[in-house]
Amino acid sequence: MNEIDDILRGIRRKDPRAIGRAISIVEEGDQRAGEILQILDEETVQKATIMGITGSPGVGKSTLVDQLIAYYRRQGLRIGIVAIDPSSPISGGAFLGDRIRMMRHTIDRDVLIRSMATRGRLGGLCAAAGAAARIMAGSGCNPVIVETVGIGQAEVDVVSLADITVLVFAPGLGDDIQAMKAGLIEMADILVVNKADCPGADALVMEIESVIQGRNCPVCRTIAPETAGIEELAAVIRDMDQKKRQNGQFAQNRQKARESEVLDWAVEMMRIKLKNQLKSQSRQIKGDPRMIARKLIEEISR
Ligand SMILES: Nc1nc2c(ncn2[C@@H]2O[C@H](COP(=O)(O)OP(=O)(O)OP(=O)(O)O)[C@@H](O)[C@H]2O)c(=O)[nH]1
Ligand SMILES: [Mg+2]
Repeated sequence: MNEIDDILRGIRRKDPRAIGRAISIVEEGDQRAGEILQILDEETVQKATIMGITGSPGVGKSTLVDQLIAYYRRQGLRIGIVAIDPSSPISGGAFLGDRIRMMRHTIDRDVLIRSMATRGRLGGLCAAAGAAARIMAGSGCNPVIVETVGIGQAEVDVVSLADITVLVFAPGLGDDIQAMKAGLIEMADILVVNKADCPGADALVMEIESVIQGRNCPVCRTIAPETAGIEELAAVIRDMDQKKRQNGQFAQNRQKARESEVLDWAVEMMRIKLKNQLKSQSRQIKGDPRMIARKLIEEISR
């Protein structure tokens, strides 16, 4: 029997193993990935909200996600989580941390958790994370949460595939705002000051409010381990989702996310072609690398 047929049937049955296998196939850049992605139920995927949760290391993203999972489960919803691991020494423990903190949900068939490394992979991260989110959505997960550490461009790009972006801060973590001001804060739909039980939380809220002045961007406070503010945050997310679906922003976002996924794949395919072309020329590389690069492109587009 065809493995893909098996997987597709498995996805429809919501079998976690089949879903996991489907994501691996896409992640590995397997030729058969297209077949899987093509067959997902578009309507179900459209219905699901993809939520990006980002912020500096240690602000409490995983703890928040864990609490959101519990909240959505109480509502009877099925949830998907894509946790992006930046594969860097600083977060070496984060990967494990995510696992442990969300472990209580792993026996739940209606909670799908998938970790994904930023580096050391074939294909772009956006493409893989986007596809994983869609596969989860296609299997009835709503919402799908993508947790990523907001430190590098790759992580920022992943955020752009989300329908709703939540940026998390915590007091006592240094010049957070300065670092975030540049790009992420503008991309965020909802800001969260977590660790509201820690000193400096009020000052941080005030600082954030002065930065976003004039922008209609809700600021929520949470104490994740105590579930304080979680319901309020979920309500703010729900309202934002409704608003974005009504005013057309949702559809526009999805379109843009698809574009960057297409670009991601195209770049990856070109890279492989270019590499092969370069390898096939046994001549030594001399002269201006840019000129050679241009020639290389000309050669493969012939
Ligand atoms: N006091 C306090 N501690 C918290 C709160 N939320 C999370 N923590 C603690 O902060 C630490 C980091 O939490 P995580 O949820 O792992 O943070 P994270 O943002 O996912 O971390 P990375 O994945 O490493 O970027 C843990 O020890 C949590 O228990 C909070 O609201 N108040
Ligand atoms: Mg984490």
